[in-house]
Amino acid sequence: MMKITKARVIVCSPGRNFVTLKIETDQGVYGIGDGTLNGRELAVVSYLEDHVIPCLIGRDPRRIEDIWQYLYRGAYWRRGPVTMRAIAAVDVALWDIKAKMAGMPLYDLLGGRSRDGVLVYGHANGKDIDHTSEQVGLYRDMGYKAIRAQSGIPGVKGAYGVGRGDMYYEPADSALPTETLWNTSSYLNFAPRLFERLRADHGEEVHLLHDVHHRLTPIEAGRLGKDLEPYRLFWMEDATPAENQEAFRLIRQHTTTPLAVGEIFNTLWDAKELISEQLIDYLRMTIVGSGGVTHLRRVADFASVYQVRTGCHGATDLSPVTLGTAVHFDTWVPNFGIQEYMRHAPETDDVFPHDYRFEDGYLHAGSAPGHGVDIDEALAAKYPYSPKQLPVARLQDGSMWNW
Ligand code: EZ4
Ligand code: CO
Repeated sequence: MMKITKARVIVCSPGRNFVTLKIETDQGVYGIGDGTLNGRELAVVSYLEDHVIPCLIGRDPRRIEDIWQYLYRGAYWRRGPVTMRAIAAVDVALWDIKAKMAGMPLYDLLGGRSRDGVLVYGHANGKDIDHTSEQVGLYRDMGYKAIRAQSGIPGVKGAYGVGRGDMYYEPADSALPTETLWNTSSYLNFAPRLFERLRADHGEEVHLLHDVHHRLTPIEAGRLGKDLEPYRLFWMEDATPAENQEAFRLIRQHTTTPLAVGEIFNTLWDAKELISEQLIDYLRMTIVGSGGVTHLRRVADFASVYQVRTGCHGATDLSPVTLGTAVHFDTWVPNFGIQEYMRHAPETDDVFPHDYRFEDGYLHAGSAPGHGVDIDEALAAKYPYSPKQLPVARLQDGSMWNW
């Protein structure tokens, strides 16, 4: 018998807010998990501290599947971003413990290496087309083989994805949500011009990606996909909100631009028709958002049957713990597509010592037992929680829209 003796939530803000779970055992081995939910961090903290941790003490940490089922079925109130992040935090910490006990890097425990490195895409964000093209150049110089491009649009205040610095983009910027503006027709005219220019400046070799961030209706998304076909995007992401999975049938009928969706999904049930009807090409679900390694590998296996590949969300609000775990997962998962990689601020990297590394467009998992990411608690304590929310968006006439 082995026992969980203690579990603690650590909230810190080294550059941005993170919720980290540390699970300790009677054998001295501990595991680290991430439960960060951007703009709603304390809801997960309460879920963990008030409802989950008391149930964990005394349990055998080796029984990962049973603990997952206990937390999922046992909650009665299933699914949702808060619940599934709390479950993910526990699950990842338990996989970390198991891999450390086995003396293996997590990818070995999952089934071993399927590839040499994990293809990642970086974020080029510019205030206009010239600036965005310049930023794409910067990422190419750093060795990136795949680059997401977002640009400011003339007349649209705070269009999605426009950065404030060169290397870091963080949308959660204010204690109360910043109000941004959206204009669909300006965007639909602008986006094809952006990619026409990027192909002219950077050639055919580099993979280009784009995030619509839920702003279009299905028929508008179909039109944009069609207009972007000449520029051969790697994917068009979150073209329309996906609460209604059927919406993607309409988009699919109109374009061969590959489609990605799912960074806000929590379980397989959010993506079941999208996958089984082959309405998408890449699934954006990730470890922290979807109940951890235990659930995401089940989703990935289901997706593999339909030739849907993974494209894990990897924005800066996913802590280095999630990124590190994702790199192990991606090293193993047979139907890997690509991994998003937004670099963390240096303060974040200092608080979370890790052994993954970027080289020539790929992330490489380290060989330390576990997922390879730790937390420096003394340093974390120097960065107290600072409330920040994501923006909201309105149309020109003042109506609320999807941010
Ligand atoms: O806006 O993670 O593809 N990446 C994204 C992100 C999300 C943030 C929200 O917290 O859409 O930048
Ligand atoms: Co996105």
